[in-house]
Amino acid sequence: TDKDVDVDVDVLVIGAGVVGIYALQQAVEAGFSAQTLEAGDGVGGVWYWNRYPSARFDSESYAYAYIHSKELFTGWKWQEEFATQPEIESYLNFAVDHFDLRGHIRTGERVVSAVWQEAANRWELTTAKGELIWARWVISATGGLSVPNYPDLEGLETFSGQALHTGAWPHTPVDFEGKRVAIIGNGPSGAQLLPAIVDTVEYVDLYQRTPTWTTPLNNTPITAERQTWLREHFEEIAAKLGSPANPTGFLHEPAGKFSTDDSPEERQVFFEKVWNSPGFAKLTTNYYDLTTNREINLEFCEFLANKVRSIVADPETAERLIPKDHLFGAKRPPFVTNYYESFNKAAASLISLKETPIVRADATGIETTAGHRDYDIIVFATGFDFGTGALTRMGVKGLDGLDLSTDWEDGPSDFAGFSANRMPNFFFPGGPHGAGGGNYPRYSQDQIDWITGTMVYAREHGYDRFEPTGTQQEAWMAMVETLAPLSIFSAEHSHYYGANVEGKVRKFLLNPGGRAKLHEMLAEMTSTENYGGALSTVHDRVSA
Ligand code: NA7
Repeated sequence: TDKDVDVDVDVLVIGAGVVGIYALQQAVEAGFSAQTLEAGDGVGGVWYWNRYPSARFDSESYAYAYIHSKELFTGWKWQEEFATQPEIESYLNFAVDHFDLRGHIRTGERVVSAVWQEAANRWELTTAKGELIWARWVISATGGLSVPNYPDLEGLETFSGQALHTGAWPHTPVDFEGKRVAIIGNGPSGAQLLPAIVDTVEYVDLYQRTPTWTTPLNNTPITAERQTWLREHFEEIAAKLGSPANPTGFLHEPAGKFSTDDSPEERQVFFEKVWNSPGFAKLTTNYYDLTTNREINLEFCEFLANKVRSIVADPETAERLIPKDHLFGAKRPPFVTNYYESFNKAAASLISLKETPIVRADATGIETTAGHRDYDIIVFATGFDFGTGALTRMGVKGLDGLDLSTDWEDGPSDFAGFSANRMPNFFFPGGPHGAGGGNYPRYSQDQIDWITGTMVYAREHGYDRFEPTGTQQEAWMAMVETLAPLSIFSAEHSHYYGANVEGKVRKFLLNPGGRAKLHEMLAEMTSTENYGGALSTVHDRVSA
């Protein structure tokens, strides 16, 4: 009966991270009754959970943040080009209050099932605390990098110290003072953590499975002049970041040249300039052919390898830190200050898992084939079950009880990276095939704007259901499969292929067509009155 229902809304948003907050705000602004359920005890999503020392953006703060409201944009003064987690979490809370959304968000509520009710044409959701929710539309903003990936480490349960994951960091501050620490993993998280603690600990060992092409973040404080410039150029910045013609979703100006436009000597000078550029500019302002011309990528890699050799004092450590098996960009590169420099400190050691694999953990530490090391803290910086992780663990059942986790056993199939055939009125912005390898929030904003527009259109035109047709989904997936091989990410090495999670199916999980293809295929769908059959009414369904 109705009285057992705790929430009955038009739009139920799952997750209060960067994407969920925006989805909620847009739904409320469009006049829907809307509610958010968030598993964490606070808002922020990724920026709530990843609170390890020195966790920070490696996209420019104002380029990653919201750009749909001038008041919000100019009402917040980022302290640094690349902000740290506490500032980001404060900003997201500021945004929630700015838009007066707090009353719409229930924290500490983890969704454990979402089941489509055909007769009632709505979703029925339950949370771990036993709440029952009815919703016309569900927007699952549960994040691409939200389910921590743990290696199968024998004996870990006997470890008597603290075992932590960067992506599920405790709220009580972790005391590294004088501690013996292991960091497992050297992706962006492990690489950020090492320099943050190396001067505090007794010693820290970084366990590296695959070396990465880490380059300096080149972070700077945002000066008063820059603050003024940002405020005064809001419209221009928002237009540039928001443009479908901007594939990266950054403000960076492309170099405007191919490698062949420069002589070998000029290329070295150019690479030096790239090395000194901020964050992702190493990719976005590099030669146009960096990612398509193997020779030139190898030349850049050799330039980077020489940088590592010039920074790291111990030649053997330097060689171990240099990737030998993949090009720059084939894995998502970390951009970190003082990563290589950390290995010059007496407290830091690099342990190569290729040379000396872990045998087991025990009460006092970790044993590798080279011997035993004592630890007080083991940090897993081992990444996430990318793309599908959260969606397949939420008990989602669509038409005819179709279980999403079963349906996606061989990898996800979807339309536009946010919806799926046989999952009516269910959107998952930022899901598999959602991000295009550029600035994540910009891709998600494109998706949410379209989703919100579709819900409004349906309301105005008497439709009560959106579900991409099999044909529309196949066309999207054909695009993904055709263009995936052209992407720079490596099937062997990249978590964008699921390569980091043991036993996970290898399937490309980004949108290789980028914003251009996304907008093109969405426009194709909206070119007919009923979105090519994706929108329907009860009458349509009964007579079909
Ligand atoms: P990433 O980038 O997925 O990196 C995870 C790291 O952990 C990477 O070095 C992995 O090595 C390593 N890893 C994973 N599993 C194991 C096992 N079983 N044993 C040893 N080492 C392992 O995650 P991050 O948290 O650093 O970054 C996530 C996102 O944050 C990133 O994409 C950006 O969006 C920012 P591998 O390379 O797989 O050999």
